[in-house]
Amino acid sequence: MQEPMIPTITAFERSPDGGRGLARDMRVRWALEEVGQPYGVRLVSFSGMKESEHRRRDPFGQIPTYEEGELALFESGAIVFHVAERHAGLLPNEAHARARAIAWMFAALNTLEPPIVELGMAMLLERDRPWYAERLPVLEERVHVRLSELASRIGDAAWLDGAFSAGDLLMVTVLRRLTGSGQLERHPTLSAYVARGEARPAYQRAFAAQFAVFAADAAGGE
Ligand code: GTB
Repeated sequence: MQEPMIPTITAFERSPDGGRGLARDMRVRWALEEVGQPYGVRLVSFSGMKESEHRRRDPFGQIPTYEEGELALFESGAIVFHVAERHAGLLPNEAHARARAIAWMFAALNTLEPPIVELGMAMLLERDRPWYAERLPVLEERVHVRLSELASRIGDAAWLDGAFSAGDLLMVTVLRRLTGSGQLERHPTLSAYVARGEARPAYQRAFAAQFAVFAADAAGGE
């Protein structure tokens, strides 16, 4: 009998998020946990990411990547989509519902993530700039508008469109990037939505796995 193929993903050897699960390997880990697919992890340093061996996996020298036999993938959205297509549980079977779930995956990555990342980067890197005080409210307002629209659509529903899907998985991980910004708290519907995602057993396992990397590194550094 053929051995099942265990994929290997890459993650930060030392994540700047301090174990908060904000880096993009978290969404891949979560997807793999949701479908019950075991996986291995190759930890990569910041310098290792820029070396040619890793750039063969990801031309942009980033994490996460995914390797499964002859297949090497980069881009977290593509990896989650690949996992969702090959296993039951993350995309509905009915054609229209499946297409809508995929639309939510794109919405998370193309409509929500850009303004959220832009705000996060500004808060991280631009605080000392003379124009920061003027720029911050502009970036906050862009995020606020998108969050308001998303909250209106979710309303009283548990998930974006019926059952939990890869669209929800990506959306929750994208919204978690707002941790510490105070933005999510302005939208109780979305705070509750994120909390529902974080309460899923598969999320908990993925979070624990990435946290263990941080904890082992912290213990080694003592
Ligand atoms: N579009 C790509 C994808 O979706 O996979 C983007 C991948 C990406 O941004 N990877 C980041 C990376 O490798 C890690 S996740 N950065 C290193 C580099 O570019 O040299 C982004 C991230 C990093 C840190 C935090 N944090 O500390 O909170 C959160 C998110």
